[in-house]
Amino acid sequence: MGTVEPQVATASDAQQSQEIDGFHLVIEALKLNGINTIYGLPGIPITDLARLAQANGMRVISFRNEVNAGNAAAIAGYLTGKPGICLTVSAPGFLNGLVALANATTNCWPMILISGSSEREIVDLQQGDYEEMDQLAIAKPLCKAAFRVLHAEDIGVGIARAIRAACSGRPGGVYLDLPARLFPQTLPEEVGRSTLIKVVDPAPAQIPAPEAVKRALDLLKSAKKPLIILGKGASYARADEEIRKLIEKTGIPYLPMSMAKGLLPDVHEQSAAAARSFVLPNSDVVMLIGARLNWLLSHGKGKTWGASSPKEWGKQKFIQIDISPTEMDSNVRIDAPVVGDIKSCVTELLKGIDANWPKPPQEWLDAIKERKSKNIAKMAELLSQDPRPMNFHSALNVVRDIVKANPDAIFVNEGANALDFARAIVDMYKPRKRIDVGTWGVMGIGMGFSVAAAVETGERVIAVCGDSAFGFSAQEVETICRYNLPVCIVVFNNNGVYRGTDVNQGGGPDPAVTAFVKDARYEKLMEAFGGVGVYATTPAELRKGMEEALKSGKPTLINAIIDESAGTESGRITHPNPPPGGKK
Ligand code: FYN
Ligand code: ADP
Repeated sequence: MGTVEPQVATASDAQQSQEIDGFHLVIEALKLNGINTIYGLPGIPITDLARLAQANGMRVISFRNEVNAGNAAAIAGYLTGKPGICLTVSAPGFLNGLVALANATTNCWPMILISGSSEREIVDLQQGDYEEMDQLAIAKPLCKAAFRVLHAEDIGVGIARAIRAACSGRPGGVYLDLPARLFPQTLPEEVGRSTLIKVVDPAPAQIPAPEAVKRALDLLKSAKKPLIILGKGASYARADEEIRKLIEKTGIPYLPMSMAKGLLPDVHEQSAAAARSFVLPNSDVVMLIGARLNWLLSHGKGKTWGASSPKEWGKQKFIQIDISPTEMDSNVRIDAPVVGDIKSCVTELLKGIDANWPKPPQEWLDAIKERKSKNIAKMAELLSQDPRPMNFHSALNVVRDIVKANPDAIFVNEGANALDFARAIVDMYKPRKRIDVGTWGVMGIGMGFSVAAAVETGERVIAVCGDSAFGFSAQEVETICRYNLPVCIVVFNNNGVYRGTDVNQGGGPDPAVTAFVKDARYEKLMEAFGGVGVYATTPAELRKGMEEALKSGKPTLINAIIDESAGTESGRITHPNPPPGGKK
């Protein structure tokens, strides 16, 4: 046990009597499993847990709102492959953390939300305890697993089960309920330590069945217009080399989903990202690697896939590599399911791909190349313009250059237009460098993700956020300054949600529901806490601000002023706001 601050009475008491208490058992159980960072917000009843964790050598990052701590833990899970830990108080703090836990589960990221809770007996009889809430019951439907530990001797098992549930199979969020009364419980030191479990192989390899591999290879070989889609499951799987070999050996064009950008460099000649709306409807065999056929892929049917009527659904034949067997056929027929972990699956597939593997027909490759060239030329034209005020393209042209010059930096991206334009304009060069709104398209991940990205990777962080999205987690600018993290936030300020030109349709004195204070000085928020604020109205000012931020590593917020009429309603999202009048 490490040295403990004298003001922590429980700890020193326990030490003197050669006993170990619940606080230390939780900390030791986490550390034993290589978990050394906690994202959280102290308060009753977990303040001493946070203090003692820090005293015992863990990194404890304290936030200003639990939802941001939760988002940090969730993305830490994605970035490291180990469960990210979020620590909260009971009831309201727990509920804030739960938002992020549900989001982690939806995105298949390993995370453990640990919340303190009130007296079980009083909660169960609903007698009105301080922050009374049956947290376990509330968490259960929103995460992969939920556990409560009542006795100090069960802490080791509780944490082991939480780690296994978070990491194994399809990763996800786990809730761990620790009632206040657990922490002061003591056990003889030796007994207590003997109950702790170091989890062996928390995410075991899952080898695909040989016949599934053969079925997939046969189908892929028969394709005339093959396509591979890489999702964030592929990035998470850390099978970078195997995936690169699969793509290069087969010569098949690939489409990266947003967070799979950079798994292979976006400038790779087989990338079909710039021909998205051409390759999806025109492909005949599609191999999905760690990507679900959810709304982001139009459920594998409809206009996007050239299959408007139900008769045409399944026009493409699908091969799907996924660790979750029940993902198969969830939207359209999966002709060749390959169930297993991506690294093992791709390794097995590679065994059947030799130098004689037939390259995709040249006609298909040429057609993609032609569409790509057209789109890239169109994009180059837009990027070359230099309007005043800046628009999304002229500002992102700068960001694109800076990311290219700093390929190790983590790129955080949220917003509507700020997200959609950046996805297409900003190339990524390395795996797991782009983190964004994910499966739910959720706003407010920006600062939580930025903090965790800096803490977990030690790299510079560039966060491009729409002004609306930024507002959800803006209070964490203080956290970024407090921990002196190398985060460069760029707020794309167009005075509102989507854009800043809306007017109150009722004609009253209130602003329109999507409009913000005009010309808000977001950079002063950063200055308030000792960081660097930059007001940028031109690409040159934006470039200078970003270059200096990346060079110095100082917390920086650049308020990039964008034409308030530049944004479109909902961005390019496939689920735009439904318009009034009953029309779709
Ligand atoms: C892509 N493109 C390019 C390039 N990369 N052109 C030139 N150069 C490069 N490098 C083209 C691509 O072919 C598309 O054109 C277009 O740019 C956009 O590409 P993208 O981003 O891949 O595709 P799209 O259609 O914008 O996005 C698909 C989607 C999106 C499913 C990811 O619709 C979506 O729903 N995203 C999630 C958004 C979200 O969560 N928002 C939160 C909103 S919150 P075409 O091929 O011509 O189509 C509140 O509002
Ligand atoms: P995207 O949004 O990028 O399309 P999704 O989140 O929809 O990606 O899909 C990720 C998929 O990857 C999930 O279905 C998940 O089960 C799967 N997955 C995650 N990790 C692994 C892994 N190691 N091996 C196999 N599949 C995985």
